[in-house]
Amino acid sequence: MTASSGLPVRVDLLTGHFDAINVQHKSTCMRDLQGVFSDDAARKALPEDFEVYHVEMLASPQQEGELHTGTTHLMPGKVADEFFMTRGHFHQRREQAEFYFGLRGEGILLLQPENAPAYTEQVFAGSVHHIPSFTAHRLVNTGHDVLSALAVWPVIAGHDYQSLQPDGFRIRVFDRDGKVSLEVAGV
Ligand code: PAN
Ligand code: ZN
Repeated sequence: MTASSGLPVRVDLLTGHFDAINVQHKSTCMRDLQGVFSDDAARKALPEDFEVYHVEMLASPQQEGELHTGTTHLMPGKVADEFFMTRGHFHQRREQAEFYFGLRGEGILLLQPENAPAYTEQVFAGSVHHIPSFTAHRLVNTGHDVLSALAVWPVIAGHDYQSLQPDGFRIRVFDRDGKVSLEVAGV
């Protein structure tokens, strides 16, 4: 693979870090995750500038037909008993799919189709995940180390964070006495 600059790009498949010029970084901190965890008072009690996850992305041409490539690094930890997770989203263009590749750590990918029950997939080094069209997706870190996953998705997909409100994902993931517990939200 070559960057648009023509320089070679390398990805460390043990970490997902890119060795390239023009790598963009987006950080998501505790303060950005209002309303995401079931116990928002517990979230507010944690340091607001704690970085829960960050995404590093290669520069992609912003035109139809092109693809984004990015790695998400999700820290281990919990808000009360609920494992750290990404905000999660549908694609603005609902028909656009995505691939995730687990690189390190242990976690769960929550998948929430628009008109079907939510389901989950285990994420681990070497796991491969097809996120179908019309399906919201969220990573959850259930392990003790950083969870990193490489993703590839169309630049036209866009992110829709609003449509999951107010109900959110219908599965939540908790630590119950040291065991990972998948629980149906709102029950
Ligand atoms: C990923 C996500 C990344 C961060 O690159 O954007 O894991 O999650 P949120 O966007 O939900 O905060 C992806 O799915 N892109 O489409
Ligand atoms: Zn996505």
